Amino acid sequence: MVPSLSRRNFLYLAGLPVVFSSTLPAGVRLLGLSGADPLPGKVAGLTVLNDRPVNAETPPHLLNAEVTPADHLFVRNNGVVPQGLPTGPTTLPDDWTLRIAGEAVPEPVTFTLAELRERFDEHSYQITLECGGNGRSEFNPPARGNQWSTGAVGSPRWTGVRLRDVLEAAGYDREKAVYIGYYGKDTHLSGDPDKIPISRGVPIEKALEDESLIAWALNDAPLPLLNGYPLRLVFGGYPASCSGKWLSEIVVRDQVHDGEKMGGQSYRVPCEPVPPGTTVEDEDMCIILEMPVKSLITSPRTGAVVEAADGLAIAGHAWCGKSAVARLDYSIDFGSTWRSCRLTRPVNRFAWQHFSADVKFPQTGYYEVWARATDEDGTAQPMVLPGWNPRGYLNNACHRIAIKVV
Ligand SMILES: Nc1nc2c(c(=O)[nH]1)N[C@H]1C(S)=C(S)[C@@H](COP(=O)(O)O)O[C@H]1N2
Ligand SMILES: [Mo]
Repeated sequence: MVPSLSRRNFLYLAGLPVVFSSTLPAGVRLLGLSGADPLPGKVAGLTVLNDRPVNAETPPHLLNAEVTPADHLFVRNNGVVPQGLPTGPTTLPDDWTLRIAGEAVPEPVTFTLAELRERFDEHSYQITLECGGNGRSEFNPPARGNQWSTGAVGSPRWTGVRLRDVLEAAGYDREKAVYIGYYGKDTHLSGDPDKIPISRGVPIEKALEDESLIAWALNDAPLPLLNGYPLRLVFGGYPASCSGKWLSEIVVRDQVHDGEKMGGQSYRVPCEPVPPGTTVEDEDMCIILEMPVKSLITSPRTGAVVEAADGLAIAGHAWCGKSAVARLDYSIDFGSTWRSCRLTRPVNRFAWQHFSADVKFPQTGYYEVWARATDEDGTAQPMVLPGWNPRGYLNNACHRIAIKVV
């Protein structure tokens, strides 16, 4: 029997034990207390999935801004947030250190945050971060892990130095380098100091891209604590799990990085598609690289009531890990016909793009508006759930909202 989602995932909710969780009927989802007790540095409207580790997603209508505000950005933690760091608005700790080591670095080198800022050119990019497990809640059979709906994504503006410049200053060996891995200051949930929550990374080619940053600012202010204050990696287009928070060390590896959550079933999908429910051996799983094309309708929120004569202005964002989004279409007849939306160009690579359209409805009644993005290679979002995989990654099915036309 498949255990109930509610019982597996909500034993703790917003810091509280769910007292009668053992009697919660299978299939009944807890309503949650979103809004009652906001996370530090976050608005009240985020949906808190659990608090140990802290995980919270952003409802679509709170992602409507072109640049995601810091207090709206989702939080995905695998361990315990480092203790002793400020939770409120603050300045940067000049003496925070970042060590560069690994097989492809001749000697480990350590930079303070102040040195990083002095020695290297500063760059800012708007970069979309999306958790590889965003949309997991829709998979059937269900996949273990946070039951993200649509909101483990956001696109703020990040400022920092290029990882490439720092690796070059450390004298890394381009011939030897295969992968980079990160280590952060968060600690393992078990409290065991010898265990680390997560240590992932990216292929060296990705690490060397212009937009691959070691960032200390989000929308021109220090990072929120929950999003990695004071220093983190930011890689556009890859699962956000590559973008290490509370960054303290980068290793330049002479092999694919084998840190925590690089192997086994974590952040990996079957190399070949499998029927739903299949058990896949670790050696048949491949690391997720670029994220697929996707979009989100951020206005209006689902359930809006509109007058038939007025029509409806819809808006949202679209993004793709491989290239830019080439077109955005919407349907009000469950995908049987599509019309095109206006779509902006990205402000830079890996920034999300914005779409809008004025929708007319032929008569009163219930409708759904579906949005479908197509990337520059001609690949479109699927209308139904894409390839099932054991851990429920990469759900880029079309987003839809319900509309009542009166
Ligand atoms: N040190 C550290 N870095 C981390 C994580 C973590 O738990 N610890 N979580 C990763 C995952 S799985 C995701 S999706 C993103 C989430 O970034 P955010 O919390 O800033 O939205 O951070 C990544 N970097
Ligand atoms: Mo993630």
